[in-house]
Amino acid sequence: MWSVVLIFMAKILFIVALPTIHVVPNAITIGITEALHLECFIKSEDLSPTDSVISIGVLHSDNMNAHVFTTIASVSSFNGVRIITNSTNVHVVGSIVRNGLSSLNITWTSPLRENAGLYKCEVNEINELGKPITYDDTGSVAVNELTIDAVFSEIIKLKNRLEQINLNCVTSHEIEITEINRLKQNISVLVNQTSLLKDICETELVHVQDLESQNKLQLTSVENSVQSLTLKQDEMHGKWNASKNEYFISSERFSDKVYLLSRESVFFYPTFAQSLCALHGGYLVEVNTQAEFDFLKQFIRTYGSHFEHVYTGGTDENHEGVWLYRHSQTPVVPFWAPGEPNNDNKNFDENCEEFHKDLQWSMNDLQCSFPNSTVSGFICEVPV
Ligand SMILES: [Ca+2]
Ligand SMILES: [Ca+2]
Ligand SMILES: [Ca+2]
Repeated sequence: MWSVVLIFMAKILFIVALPTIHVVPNAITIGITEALHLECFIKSEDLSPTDSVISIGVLHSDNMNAHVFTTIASVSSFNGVRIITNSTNVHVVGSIVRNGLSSLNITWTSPLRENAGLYKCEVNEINELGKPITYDDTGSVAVNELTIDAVFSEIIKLKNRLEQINLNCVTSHEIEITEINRLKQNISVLVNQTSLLKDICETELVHVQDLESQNKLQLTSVENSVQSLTLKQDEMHGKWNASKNEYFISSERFSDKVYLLSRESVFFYPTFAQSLCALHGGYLVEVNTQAEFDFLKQFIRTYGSHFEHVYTGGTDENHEGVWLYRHSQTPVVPFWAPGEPNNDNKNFDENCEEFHKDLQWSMNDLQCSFPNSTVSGFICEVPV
């Protein structure tokens, strides 16, 4: 009795700090109580400034009256948390804090009968003299015996909880259905878009096929036109050749040329002859070399012996005495017969070059227009 009074007095006079133990709940129902929490703590501000906490321990006694305690867990500034009990349903955390809250917390999940009883929280301190001091606080856990009412009460709680779980599940399910519906709607939109795209693609395909058909038709039309033009060209070419063969005798190829000798004696005028030659891709002959001259004389002897005059492209009509070829405007190469050109005519200038039969088909200058001649021809030179 006196010791209790002394401690109480010391607490008031010397600010002795006692630890605090909280046990929640104070009574457990085996099989129903989900967890038992025990907290043992002391605040540094409650200590004497010269004291310091070195460890906290939680002890347990099965017997409320015998007070035979065994340590089940501790925490110290040296070793940290230690769990001494063999219980497997226990979880312990704790720490020693010099300038703050030092604590040791123990939780039992689904506590058993052996977890009930008396608990003591011991705080070991060192005072200003270096002397260890221990203070403690105690708490108890009772056991509520299971009754039919308690079982029914628990069943009702479980039923309510199950309904809540079901409700959560339904809600979750509804959320899933909502999500599924949203996905279905998205899929439907996608399907519609895909269908729309398919329609567009099909329309485009038909359009492309139409264009392709039109292109084929146009190509066929162009091909037919080309074929028709080719036929016309062949026809024209045939006519052109027929015309050429009708009017001219064609030589063999000489160098890169052929020569066309007029078959009959016709009205000769240089520009008329030049245009007939141009119609067949050439011009009035221009005698450039001795070989060409010799070739042409032989050609005339063979096919033009009925002529007395065969005109060439040489002329001095623009400047008397200056002989140029009409087409190339290059100087006439002189293959004149002796004494020619002499411009020797009483009525006309002799301004056109000709092969002259009486001069062994050497060159002479002769009048250019010979309207009534029946013995005059001309030669075209055609590059090939
Ligand atoms: Ca020539
Ligand atoms: Ca002349
Ligand atoms: Ca002459």
